[in-house]
Amino acid sequence: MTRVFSGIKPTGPVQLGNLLGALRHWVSDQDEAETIFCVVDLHALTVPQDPTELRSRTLELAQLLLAIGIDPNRSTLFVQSHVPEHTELSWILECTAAFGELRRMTQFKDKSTDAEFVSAGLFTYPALMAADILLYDTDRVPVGDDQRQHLELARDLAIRFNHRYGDTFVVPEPSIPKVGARVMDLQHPTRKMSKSDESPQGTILVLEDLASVAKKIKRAVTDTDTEVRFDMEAKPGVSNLLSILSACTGEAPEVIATRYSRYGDLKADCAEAVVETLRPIQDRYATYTADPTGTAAILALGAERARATATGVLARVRQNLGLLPAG
Ligand code: ATP
Ligand code: LTN
Repeated sequence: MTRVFSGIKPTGPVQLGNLLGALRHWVSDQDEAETIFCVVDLHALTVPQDPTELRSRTLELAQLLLAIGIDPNRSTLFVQSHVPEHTELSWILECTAAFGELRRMTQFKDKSTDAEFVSAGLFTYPALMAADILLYDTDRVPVGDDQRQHLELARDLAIRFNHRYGDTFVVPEPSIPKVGARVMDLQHPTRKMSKSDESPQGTILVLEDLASVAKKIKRAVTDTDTEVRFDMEAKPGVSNLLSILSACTGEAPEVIATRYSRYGDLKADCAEAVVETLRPIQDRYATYTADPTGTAAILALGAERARATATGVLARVRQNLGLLPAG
């Protein structure tokens, strides 16, 4: 059976791009693959985090994943720091990656430019991400488009390691959706919607008040002419709304565009589709937050299951690398 692995950082409230670009595919992958999903708290540490907030965000993110439809009976759901093998493999992969290839990562360039403090972890982050994936003999990784380059690096590291030390890792394939892989900020449609960037009017949160969601979509920046056409380059604002509506309804954005002659009608329908996508998630979320011990038990079981696989793969890595066995 195909094995699927993916992760999400507890760096802020989950936004619509996370849902449409990644999380809803995690849910549907459960029907056809063995699925492992991880709240990657160690990745969040690449930028400074408040300890109290990090702790509560990690738990709440796990609860939101459950509310979205991650089923602990079918998926392994766990917190990255509960499985220490991730950091051990990360070090090994840091020693497999070249300085130059990490320096070329666009996410590092984006997040380090203008930052007051740039941690070494922000630089080596893609090696930890590769460790997350390779530790589970992952076949397929469902992510949004912004992770394409990191996935390519994970593949390169796996191939390089296998070449140097003999067949060790499964080389993973990225799985990036056709629609919704890059949801853009509603106010700045040339940059991606993000949970840690400060753009409250341009970001839709999955747990946001639904009236506010509709209002933000209706106030989204559109383009200067009035034609409704799907063209990411020339009409980023309108195309973003068409992509969002398309991701919610399943109809192609080019086809949706032919039905509208006014921005206002498109915005109204987009707002309704997003509100109806979020409503059931928000309803279910309340039931999970009411039971934090239940969530903790799910995460403990998830970590135990994840660890059973991770230790096996790491043993193979240690053996092939030539690390002396203890005892
Ligand atoms: P941060 O702003 O802290 O970097 P983020 O919002 O980009 O966070 P992540 O935790 O890094 O979210 O990503 C979780 C998943 O959501 C990844 O698969 C990522 O590719 C996807 N994703 C994030 N933003 C978008 C977006 N705007 N459109 C589509 N997918 C997205
Ligand atoms: N780097 C990713 C989050 C992430 C991830 C992973 C995704 C960390 N480890 C393993 C897929 C597989 C991000 O910034 N969105």
